[in-house]
Amino acid sequence: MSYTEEIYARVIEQNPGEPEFHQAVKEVLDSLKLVIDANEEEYRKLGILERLVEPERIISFRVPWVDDQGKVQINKGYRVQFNSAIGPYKGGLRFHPSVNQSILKFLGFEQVFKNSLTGLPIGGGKGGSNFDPKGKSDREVMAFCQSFMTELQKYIGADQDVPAGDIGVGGREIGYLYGQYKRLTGQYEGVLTGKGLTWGGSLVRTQATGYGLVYILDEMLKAAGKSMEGQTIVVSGSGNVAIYAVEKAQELGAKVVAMSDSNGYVYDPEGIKLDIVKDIKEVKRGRIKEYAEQVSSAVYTEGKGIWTVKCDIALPCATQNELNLDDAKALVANGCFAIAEGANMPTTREATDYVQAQGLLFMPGKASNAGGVATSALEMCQNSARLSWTFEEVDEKLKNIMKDIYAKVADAAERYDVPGNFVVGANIAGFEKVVDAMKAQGLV
Ligand code: NDP
Ligand code: 2IT
Repeated sequence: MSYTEEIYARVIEQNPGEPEFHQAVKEVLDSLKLVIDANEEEYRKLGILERLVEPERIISFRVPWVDDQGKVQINKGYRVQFNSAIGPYKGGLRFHPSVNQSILKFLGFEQVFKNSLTGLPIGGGKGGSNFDPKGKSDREVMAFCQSFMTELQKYIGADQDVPAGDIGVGGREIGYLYGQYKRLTGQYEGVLTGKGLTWGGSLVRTQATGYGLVYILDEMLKAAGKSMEGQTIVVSGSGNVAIYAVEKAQELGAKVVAMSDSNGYVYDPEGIKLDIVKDIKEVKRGRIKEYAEQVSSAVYTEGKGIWTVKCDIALPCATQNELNLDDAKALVANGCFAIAEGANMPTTREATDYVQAQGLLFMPGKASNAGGVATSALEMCQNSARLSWTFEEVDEKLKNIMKDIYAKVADAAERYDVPGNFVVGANIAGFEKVVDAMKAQGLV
């Protein structure tokens, strides 16, 4: 058995019942095979892969809070501190009923490589809870966040571990979490990113993941002799990443015809009116269905099925494994030629292999959604320097970071003789920096 196969077998054996984690590890190990085989003896001796797949630390805790009926509720809280070779742990917090250790380990593992690709000094981590903010009052969300932070604050700090948002965690939650951190520690420091603009947040952070996704998509298209102008695009989800991906895609002349949430999707052949989506999702915290009630050209369809909508480019921006082999076949049959992942691991392995074999341009999430965490690192930088950059300054930096990521990923794919395979390119380029730092720092 090769070293990468051995490690995969070990991960399966030692992490039972964690399918998402297995899936993320397998994809990376398959990509790294090319690098590892060339230096197998050295990597084996140093136990590089054993260390890479084992989180430095997993913290799990009970989160008690009281609901509006006066009843005690208990949730699970976690922080996975995966790898700190190149900087303090950095990565979001997810609040969603599906959250478990497998999902947070897959996200933390991906984050290690993604953060490396940004070129900024941030290690990988992820955390969250099975708490569901949907349908909760502001007071309930605040009570939950305060209790969650009461425990989490023991393990984080501006130079130690810096959480941010992810599914179910936006500006409101970061605010309550930050307030409680400050109250408990007495420190006004950059311990969270995605903060509000009046209390240490960075301009562009809200838009960063979606904008960054479209910036790297634009690079990928240009390199293939194409452009965003006039492309028909389908974007799944209607949360933070989806909304700002649509905004930038429209700005660059594309037409977005469908968006979704976990209940269903809307198709608007005239092009999505984003101000209406923003009002439904960011202001009213409503359902995407309401879009079709307000816009006569739109049709709402309950359930999955967004990938049956004909498009040139698909941007999955909701959640893991939302685009499977059947979805991929439907996209290809309808003439889709490019996919860039806004979410983390939204495309199943079978679907990824299929679209790559069909010659589609495919940019994996750890490269294409890295604009969010990169701008978080820029927020940390501004917090340390005690100043705020303008929108244009941050946006320009973000654009350059995404261009640089495209170049790194494309270059690594070329170097290892798989030109255009950006999955392999992203995994190898992300790995190279982390492994160099791990080797230099000895056995820790
Ligand atoms: P939000 O909570 O703002 O939005 C999530 C969107 O995805 C909602 O429309 C939600 O629908 C939908 N969704 C969530 N879970 C499911 C599910 N199980 N099935 C179908 N639809 C679902 O989250 P974000 O936009 O922040 O995150 C979206 C993705 O992007 C995630 O994979 C996240 O990890 C990734 N990401 C986020 C970054 C960020 O900066 N925010 C950075 C990099 C990656 P509903 O409201 O019905 O639940
Ligand atoms: O998946 C991700 O990269 C995020 N949710 C953003 C993490 C961050 O620290 O900004």
